[in-house]
Amino acid sequence: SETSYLNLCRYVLRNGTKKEDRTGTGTYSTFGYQMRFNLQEGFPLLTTKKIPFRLIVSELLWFINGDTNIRYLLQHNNNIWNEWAFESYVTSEEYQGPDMTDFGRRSQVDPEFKSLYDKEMNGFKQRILEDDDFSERFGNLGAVYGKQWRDWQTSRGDTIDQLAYVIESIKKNPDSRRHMVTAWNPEDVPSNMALPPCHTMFQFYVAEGRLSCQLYQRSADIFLGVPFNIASYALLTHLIAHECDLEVGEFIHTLGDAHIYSNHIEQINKQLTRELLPLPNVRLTNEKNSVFDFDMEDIQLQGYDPHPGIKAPVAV
Ligand code: THF
Repeated sequence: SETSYLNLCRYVLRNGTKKEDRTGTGTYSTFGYQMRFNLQEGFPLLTTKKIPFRLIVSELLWFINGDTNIRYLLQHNNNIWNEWAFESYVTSEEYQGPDMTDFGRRSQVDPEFKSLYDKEMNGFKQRILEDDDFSERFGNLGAVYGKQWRDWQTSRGDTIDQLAYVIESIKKNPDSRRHMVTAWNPEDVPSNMALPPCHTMFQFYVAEGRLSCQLYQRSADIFLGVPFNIASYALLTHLIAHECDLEVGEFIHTLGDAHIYSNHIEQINKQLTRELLPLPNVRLTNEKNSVFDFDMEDIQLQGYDPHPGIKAPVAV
């Protein structure tokens, strides 16, 4: 339950080692940690801070549809992947605007730069939405989740729809120990994607009519990303269980480098003072069966009345 998440926060605050990282922000980090969420107890969306559920739904549908272009996310007012597309734009030949080197860090420490950055970013978003050619070239994040899940490129020149295969294998052979999907494609990791996948591999398991899922996440941003990741895979488990006529079981979240960014400490301490509230439930439409047919409005959250959100800067 949510307590497992709060325990992770406490554990890393107490035992984490100070460790520098790619983004230059600095983290407290630990290696190897596991949480379990019983999905029968309710939907694991945090109640100790408000999590924008619609962002989780649109991001997951984006993965499921095999889409890798942020245009779909922007059309749904979802800005969580903008920085990674923007990065490839401002480092391209085509970009003529003010110098955006290290924009993530500078926009947090330099208000003057921040207003330049906001202006460039807004222009960028507008063009992604309105200009097909521009969106083709700069909205695409490369061979990220959607591509690997639905359209894995083989050495024979064909592609593999891992998600469709795993759903078929859950239906036909529920006891199988091979219900695996991997997003970690060693051929694509070095240069063919905006950001190597953080949630690298997941497995399903069926017992007593219940579908469980375990995720191996190589790198986990505990304050901002992990609450999203838990809800996202819990929702995926619900969707697949719905299609396969199963109940939901557990979501097991296994973390590699689990870290708290040094500029999230205050926020986490605040969150840890809050009381748990009842978990919400998720309702899926009965009109649809296949996960590939689901739209935003087919997925409803009920009974979510959390503590207020807590703002924090995202490390790029
Ligand atoms: N990079 C980093 N540094 N952390 C991550 O969690 C992360 N992700 C994805 C890719 N790279 C990452 C993107 N996922 C937010 C949430 C999830 C993200 C990115 C950003 C975020 O800022 N959430 C805010 C709300 C944002 C809003 O309302 O628009 C929050 O307060 O929760 C890990 O998969």
